[in-house]
Parts: sequence; C-alpha cells; structure tokens
Amino acid sequence: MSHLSILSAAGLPQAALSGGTRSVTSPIDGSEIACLAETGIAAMPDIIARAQAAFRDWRTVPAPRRGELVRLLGEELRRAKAELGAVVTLEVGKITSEGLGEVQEMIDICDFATGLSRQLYGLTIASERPGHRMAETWHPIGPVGIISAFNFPVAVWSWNAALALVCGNPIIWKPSEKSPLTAMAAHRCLERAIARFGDAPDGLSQLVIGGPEIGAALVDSPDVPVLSATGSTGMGRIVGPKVLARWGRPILELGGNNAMIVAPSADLDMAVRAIVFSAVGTAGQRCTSLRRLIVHKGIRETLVEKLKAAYSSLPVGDPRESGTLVGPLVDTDARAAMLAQLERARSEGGVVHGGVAVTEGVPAGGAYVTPALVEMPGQTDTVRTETFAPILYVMEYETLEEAIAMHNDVPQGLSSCIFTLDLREAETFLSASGSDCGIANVNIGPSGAEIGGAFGGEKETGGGRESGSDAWKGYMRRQTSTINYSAHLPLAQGVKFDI
Ligand code: UN1
Repeated sequence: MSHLSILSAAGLPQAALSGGTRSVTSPIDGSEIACLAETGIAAMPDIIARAQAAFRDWRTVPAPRRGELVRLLGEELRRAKAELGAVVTLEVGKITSEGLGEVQEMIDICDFATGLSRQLYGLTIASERPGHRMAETWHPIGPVGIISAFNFPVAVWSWNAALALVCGNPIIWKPSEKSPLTAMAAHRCLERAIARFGDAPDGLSQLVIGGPEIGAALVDSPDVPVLSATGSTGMGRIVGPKVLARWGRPILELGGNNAMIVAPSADLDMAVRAIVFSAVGTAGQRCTSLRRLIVHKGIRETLVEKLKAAYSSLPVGDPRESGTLVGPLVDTDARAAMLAQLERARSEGGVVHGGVAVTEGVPAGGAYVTPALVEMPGQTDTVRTETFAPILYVMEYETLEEAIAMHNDVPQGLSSCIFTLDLREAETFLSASGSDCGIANVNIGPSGAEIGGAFGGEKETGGGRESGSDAWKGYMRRQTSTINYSAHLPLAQGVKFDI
C-alpha cells in the first residue's frame, strides 16, 4: 500500500494533508507524507474558551452517560484498528504488530473508562459530632490539556482522553510535531463517536497542530486546570513549574532509565526473551524500554553470550514487513544521538556489540540501526543518561544489596524488574528498600504494561500517574462535605464558642 492510500484509508485524504507549512515525514524512508496547516497561536485563547464553555455543559451530564461516549469511541477504534495501526507504523515506524498493539491499548482504556464511569466513588466518613455525616465527592475539574510524545502517538492520549471525558472534562490535544497524522486519524474516530452520541457540547475535544508555542499556550493558561505532558525530562522541567506557578495540576510522564536485575536463579531463556523485547522492541523508543542490565557476576558471561547470539539475528528493516522486529528510529537525529552516545560509552571503557547504521536491505532514507549491547565496567554518566534508542548497557553485581543500590542510582524512576526464582530476592526488590520506580515487575520485562495499573514514575520521571487503578482522581477535584442533620451546632475538636 502506498503512503497516500494508508493515510486515506484512515480517513485522511490528501486534500486534508497539504497546503500548509508543517512538513511531516515517514521514518520508514524519510519521505514527506504531509505538509499540514498549523493552528495559529492567536487561535489558542478561543480554543481554550470553547473548552471552558463545553465544560459548563459536560460536567452536568451524568457520568455513566459520559461513559457511553467513551464506549462509542472504543467501538470506533475497534473498527478502525487496522487502518489506525498502519498510520502509527507509517508515521513513527513501529512494526505492524506494535502499531496494532498501540490501538488495542486505546480500546482497553476505553473499556476501562466506560466501566469507571459508574464507579467514580467517593467516601462516607465517620463524623466525631452527633447528627453529622461526612462525605467526599469527586467533581469534574475543567479542560485537560494533553501534550503527547511521538513514541506512543495515540495510546497515551487515549489514557488521558478516556479518563478526562468520563470524569466530566473537555480535552485539548497537542500531539508531537513528529506524529500529527496519527493524532488526526485518532481524533476522527472520536469525532465519529461524538456524532453518534448526539448531544455532546461543541468544543468537547479539540486537536491543535503546531510546535512548542501551541503547547505553551496550554501550559500557561489558568483555564486549563490539568495539564498532562509526556516527553523528555528537559520538557518536564519547563512545563511542571509553569503549571504549578499558576496553581494548575501537572501530570508528567518523563524520562525512564529502566533496568533489569538478573539473579543467579533466573530462568535465563525467559530472561533473554524479555530482555530482547524490552530493549529492542519499538527500536528502544519506549519510555519503558530496558536500558540497563544488572547481572550477577556468576552468570554474566553466559547471559551475554546468549544475548549476543539473539542480537546477531534480529531482523532490522521495513516495519511493514511481517518478519521485521526492529524498525527505523524516528529520524536521523535520533540515530546520530545514539551513535554519539555509543562513542561516549566506548571512551568510558564500554565494549560495544552492534550499534551500527544499516543501509543495505532497508528502505533508503530511513534511520535504521542494529541494536547495541554495551558491556560496561560500571554505571558511568553515559549509562545514567537516557538515550531514546536501542542501547542496552550490561553491568555486573555480587550482592543483591549492591544490585539494588546500582539500580536506584540513576535520576529517573519509571520502570524496573528482577528475574529470579528466589522468593526472598523478588520480595526484597518489591519492598520499601527495593526498586524506587513507579513500576516494579518480577519475571517480566519493564515495558509493555497493561492499562489496568497506574502508569508513571518517580524522581525525574515526573511523579504523574495515568491510565488504570485510581489515576482518574488526578482528573477530578475532591470535595469534602460535612452535613449537619441535628438541631445543634457542636464544634469539632471540642471548641466552645457560645454567643
Ligand atoms: C510510553 O513509552 O510513553 O508500558 C508508554 C508500555 C506501554 C506504554 C509506554 N504500555 O511499554
């Protein structure tokens, strides 16, 4: 299928994709696939005002009815799964199965949020005063700004969108400059759901296309009470304080430097499969990608040999072809950054296997590379830095205590895991003195989380939580109420104030 027919099958005809100034290219072959008109910065105040107007209406719609809209979105996504997945592949270079997996993740969160729309539970709290009752209620909060990254161009939006909508909030979405087409195709699914829903307010969901200045309008506006942003720690360092300074609520999902500890009792064949998927899948461009391997000294050599064998036969190439496991990096800058980082690792004593540009047998114009396995003498500055590419640093340890200390000694805190068949080791890793990350797994890799759990991490990862569990509370305002149904007015804490 040609690039144009993939886009048009997803509801993006050529006419909608040309005539503007923002060039969009495909990582598959570097070719231009669209030149989009951008949202003017001058339009942002009106867009935010429309969202505020929609909020006044949407917040009064009963939550289970709001859930019906998200259920319809799930239906639209089920229908469009193949077409939308193909746009993910075309625009960000994910292999077909991962493009489809991304859409499945959207469908899953829609199902979750639909059920949630009948479960926005508050508490009833015992009052210390006679004839009084206390309650906690969750209310809609207002427009939610969503700034999404290229690597999960639609799934992370859907985590935020599905929750925000059932929670009673309009949404304004600013996708990555690298993936506006996937965003447009996904937004069309939501528009179809809104049309079928019938009476949703205008401006309930708006998509804005452009660069950082468009995002800054959302970040700076007090009329956008919740701002969810996914991207680099550098971006979060700017966005977080700005949102807080205007008393808004940031939900940040930033860098990860995810590790696996491989203990002597580990099932090594299972570990190898988990390592390769999480280090090499999505060409190492997940926030949750495995970047550090902390292996027990006694099994290091065996494991590294198995990994070298697995890495040597990885099919790198066109992500649309069925046998491919490693597609292109998002652009040539990403490849240059990867190669530069490998040079740094070498200068720190690292021994690099793989990590070379691939130009034969792949579409010309794409940034293809063989994944790199790097044996390091220790956890150097380079290892402590997140590089958004398939680089896996291997280090060794002797005691679990030492492994956990090394594991936690990085600025980021997103995802983590241990491979062990020893219960004591597994539980220690999950304990208060174990992994310091938002996600900690046993005998599975750090990536590929299901939507049912809260997703996010600590330290430079930003502290935000999205997706499942009670992450919805981040999209609502909490109201505590005390109701006096007695004929007296006793004061709390035994205070007397008789007049
Ligand atoms: C991200 O990389 O920003 O756990 C999200 C995972 C996916 C989501 C990753 N479910 O790898």
